[in-house]
Amino acid sequence: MQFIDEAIIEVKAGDGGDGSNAFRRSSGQPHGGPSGGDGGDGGSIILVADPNLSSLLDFKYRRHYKTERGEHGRNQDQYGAASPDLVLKVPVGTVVYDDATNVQLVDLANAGDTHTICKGGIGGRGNIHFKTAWNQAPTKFEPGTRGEERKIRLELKLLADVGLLGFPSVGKSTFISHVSRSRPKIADYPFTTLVPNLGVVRLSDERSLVIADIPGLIEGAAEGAGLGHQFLRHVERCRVLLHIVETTFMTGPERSPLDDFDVINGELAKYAPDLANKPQIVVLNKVDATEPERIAEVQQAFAARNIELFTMSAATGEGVAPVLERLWSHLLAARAG
Ligand SMILES: Nc1nc2c(ncn2[C@@H]2O[C@H](COP(=O)(O)OP(=O)(O)OP(=O)(O)O)[C@@H](O)[C@H]2O)c(=O)[nH]1
Ligand SMILES: [Mg+2]
Repeated sequence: MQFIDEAIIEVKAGDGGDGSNAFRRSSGQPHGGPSGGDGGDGGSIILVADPNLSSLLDFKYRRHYKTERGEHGRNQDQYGAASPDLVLKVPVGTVVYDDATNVQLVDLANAGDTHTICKGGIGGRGNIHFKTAWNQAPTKFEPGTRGEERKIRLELKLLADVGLLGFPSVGKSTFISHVSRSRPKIADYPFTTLVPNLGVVRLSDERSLVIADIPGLIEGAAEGAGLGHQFLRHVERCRVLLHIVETTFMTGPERSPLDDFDVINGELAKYAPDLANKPQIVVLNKVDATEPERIAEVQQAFAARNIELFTMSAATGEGVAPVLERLWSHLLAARAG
C-alpha cells in the first residue's frame, strides 16, 4: 500500500557579501594601498535523506526556508564571514521537483544522500585583488552574486513500516487513531474497517513511522472467510507487524488470545510464508476493560511459549508508548540494514 505524501516549499539561499572598496589610511601610510576585503559566501540549502523520518509533515507546517547572506568585506583587509548552510532533513525516498517546470531535480533514494538544492551566492572580491603595477589605487570591487531560489515540490511514496494484524474488533483502528492523525471508522461490530489506511506516527521531532491499519482477519481467511486475506499484500512490504489480541470478546464466541494469535499466524503462513516470518510485536489490548487476573493469565500463556507480550489500552493510551518504542527499535535496525 502506498500513498503520495507531498509538500511544496520555497527555498532561498543567501546572497554573497559584497567585496569592499577601501584604502589604508594611517599616519604612517597616508597613501596606503587598497585594503577592501572580500565578501563572504551566502549559505547554501542542502537536502539530506534521513532514515529517522518517514513523512513530509514538517514541510506542511513550515513552507519557507532561507539562509543569511554572506557578510560584506570590510576595510583593513577584513573578509566577510560566510553564512552557514542550512541542512533540511527529508525522508529516504523523497523525490524533488522544480515546481514551476515539473522537472525532477533529484531522487534521494538512499539514507545519507545529499543534494544542494540552492547554492549560496559567492562573495565578491574586495579591491585588494585589483592592484596592478599600473594601478596602485584600484577602486574596483565585486558585488556578491545572488543566492539561488526556487519553489520545489517534495514527493514521497509512503510505504507502511508497520502492519497491524488481528481479529476484527481487537482495536486496530482505535490504536491507529490514538497514535496518528488517521481517523478510520471505529465500531463494536466486526469488519468495521473495509479498506486499509495509513497513519503517520510521530514519536518525537526526529522520529516518525507509518502504520497500516488493515481489515480484521478470521479463521479461513485464506479460503475467503470474512473479508478474505487479499489485503495482506498491503503489509507485505512492512518491516514489522503489530499483532493485537484482546480478551474482552465484545463480539463472537469465547476465544483465547493465544488461540487467536495462532489462528492468525496460520492464515499468514497460508497466504505467504514470508509474511509469517516477519518480526511481530504482540500486544494485549483493552486492559482498561480487562480483569487484572485475566491479564495475568494471558501473560502467563504467552510467556509459556516464550512470546513477549505487551499490554495496552488503545482507548486510554495506557501502555501505548512502550509499544511504539519497541516498533521503532525494530524499524531502525531494519532500515539501517
Ligand atoms: N475498552 C476498550 N475498548 C476498546 C479499546 N480499543 C478498542 N476498543 C473498542 O473495541 C471496538 C472495536 O474497535 P476497532 O478499533 O474498530 O477494532 P478493529 O480491530 O479496527 O476492528 P475491524 O476494523 O472490524 O477489524 C470499538 O467499540 C472500540 O471502541 C480499548 O483499549 N479499550
Ligand atoms: Mg478497524
